[in-house]
Amino acid sequence: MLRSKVKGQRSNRFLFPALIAAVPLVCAITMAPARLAASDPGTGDWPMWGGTPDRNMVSNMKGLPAEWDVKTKKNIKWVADLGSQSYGNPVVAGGMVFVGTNNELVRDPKQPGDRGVLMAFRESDGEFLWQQTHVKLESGRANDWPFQGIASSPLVENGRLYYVSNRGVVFCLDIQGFRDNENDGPFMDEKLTSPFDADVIWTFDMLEEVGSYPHNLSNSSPVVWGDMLYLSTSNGQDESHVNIPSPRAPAIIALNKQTGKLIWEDNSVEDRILHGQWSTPTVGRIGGALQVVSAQGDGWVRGYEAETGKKLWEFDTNPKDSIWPRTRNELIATPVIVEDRVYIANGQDPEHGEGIGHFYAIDATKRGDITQTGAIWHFDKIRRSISTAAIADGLVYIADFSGYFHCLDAKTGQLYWTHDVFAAVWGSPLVADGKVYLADEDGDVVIMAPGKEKKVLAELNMGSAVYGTVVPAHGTLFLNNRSQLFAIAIK
Ligand SMILES: [Ca+2]
Ligand SMILES: [Ca+2]
Repeated sequence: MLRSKVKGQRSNRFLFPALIAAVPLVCAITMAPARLAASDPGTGDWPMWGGTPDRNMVSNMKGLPAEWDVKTKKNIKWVADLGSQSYGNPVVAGGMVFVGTNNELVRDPKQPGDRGVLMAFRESDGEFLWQQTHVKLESGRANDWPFQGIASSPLVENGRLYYVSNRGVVFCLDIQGFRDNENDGPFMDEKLTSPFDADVIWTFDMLEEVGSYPHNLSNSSPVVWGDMLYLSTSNGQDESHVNIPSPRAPAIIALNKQTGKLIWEDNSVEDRILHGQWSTPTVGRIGGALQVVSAQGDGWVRGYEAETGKKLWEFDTNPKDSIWPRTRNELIATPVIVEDRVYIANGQDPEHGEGIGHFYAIDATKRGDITQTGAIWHFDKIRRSISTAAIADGLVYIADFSGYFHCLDAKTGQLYWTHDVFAAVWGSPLVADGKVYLADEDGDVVIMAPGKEKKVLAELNMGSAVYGTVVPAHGTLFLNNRSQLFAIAIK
């Protein structure tokens, strides 16, 4: 395949960050000699962006494939058709796979035209089960960019699915839809109630309820802890790229997951949003405190007491003398929590092309403005990045939008190796089963050996650009390219 090094911006219109988070999978492992410090609970599902609330995409799952071929179907368990652009990442739970896409594959003639679409497939064979579609916002591309579909990665827990539509509405759905012959409420006003339609339980409209003005697209991937559901609002600039129409809208909200009622909100960013707010929140216990960590539109990362929303700390990821948009960056990647530390890269909307970036390990036990006191280390050889780091066995794996894939020491930030994938990277690495998987915009998945020595195990092409991340569930890998969802397993 003909490939060229990315030197300008790539074709696609913009963003989707949310897609980019990471979490670990951890399976109960029985005989592995070196057990990864993975946080996945080991149930075999991958129920949210990153797999677990700390968003560290490291798994103890075994038996995952190291080779496949989409042309000959070697190790391809099944393929399902999506729309023409798919920026969300799949999640797997309850025997189903859920993924966001657009409506260019019109499955229902009663729901025509440009829409955001959430599709549900059977995990075992890829059969289409049901979908939920949303027409575009009347305000157009300022808030809901044409043909970008749904970019939120859903979260599934106890038979309920949570995601954010292209219209900035948080939805809670019944994963059985109407196949259980029951319309679950309180929401009972579904217009379409066939076995192929979604059963809504409650909704929360972030535009109506908290005044969010999403820049170009709403994309947050929910995270849950106890009864609380945490989301970023995507509030940002208008198309002038000068005005902030809703400077008083929160950057982050917490909802009661049972009722959809607002519990707390925070707007520390105010009118300092550089562009949009497309990062997605993370939850973990840090220094004894349960924290929600949120990367926000002014380039600062903030930690909150999860239950109350009380702000505990904030950290500026840009040098003080940096200037937007040349050297100052926004935050699109998802923060990752590992052992009292937060790891995150900054970067910009892919439409802005390449540039310098920054990656940090932050001590989140500190309080107040911790830009100085909380910086454990800073890696400044990274380019702009929208990728979420994976941290396993004392090593950090992080890719940047220029296509450089780095391995760093988690304690010191020392660089062990860099691999050039020769294409823009929108997705994030997954560490599992003695392999590190990373997909790129050329549609290639590179598989590296984990460790301080650089070793490429394989490079496999998916047939079209990949904006997502390889995720594991029950011994199978799931990955979407622009228009198809693949289940990949050793036959
Ligand atoms: Ca139902
Ligand atoms: Ca309902």
